[in-house]
Amino acid sequence: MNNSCHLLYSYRRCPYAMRARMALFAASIQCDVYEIDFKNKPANMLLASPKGTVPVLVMQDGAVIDESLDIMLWALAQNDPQNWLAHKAEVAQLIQQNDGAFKAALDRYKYPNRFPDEDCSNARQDGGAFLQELEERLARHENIFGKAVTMADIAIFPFVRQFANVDRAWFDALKLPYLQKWLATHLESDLFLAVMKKQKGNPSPLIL
Ligand SMILES: N[C@@H](CCC(=O)N[C@@H](CS)C(=O)NCC(=O)O)C(=O)O
Repeated sequence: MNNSCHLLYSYRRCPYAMRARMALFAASIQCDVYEIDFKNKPANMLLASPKGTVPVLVMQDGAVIDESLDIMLWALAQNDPQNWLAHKAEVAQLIQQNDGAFKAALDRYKYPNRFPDEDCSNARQDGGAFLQELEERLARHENIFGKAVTMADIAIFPFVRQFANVDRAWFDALKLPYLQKWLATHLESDLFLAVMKKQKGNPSPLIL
């Protein structure tokens, strides 16, 4: 562990934590990643951010950022070599749709038992409407806002990944070829593979 760098409390398979790790990695920000156990959250993490969600970035000077999008924006404000901050206003709007209605549909589709008072039978279809919107954009260009990757792609694909994985055969049979290709490309990217690597220690450096 490098004692002089930032510390990110994270969970490998959390889509919010994934997007934060990808932005920190892309911005080449040295930080250690602490993989948390949800059943035994570290006291220091809860001290820094009592709401208890990951990701939480605790900076060298003690400042705390505990929302994934704020971590991304902070990292990219330091260094944005691939111009992920392009189309900022429209990107923010689409991410809002993802984090709002699409995430709500995803949770109801994936974990209907968590919503005993709701009828979740339309959740997959509700989520599908957002997938269709992405498909229309991706039919025009490789990434959501053009040929180049923006923060929208990075912030959204971890959630589409989760939605796809609930029932992979169903997802693969959809007539959404551009979305399927986009998802596969991001899942195979060096960036994603780097931030998904299983850690050897805890914490361990994000960038070796
Ligand atoms: N709005 C937050 C949401 C983060 C979030 O909900 N993370 C989940 C894991 S994917 C979490 O930590 N949940 C707390 C828990 O399950 O105890 C962000 O963007 O960082």
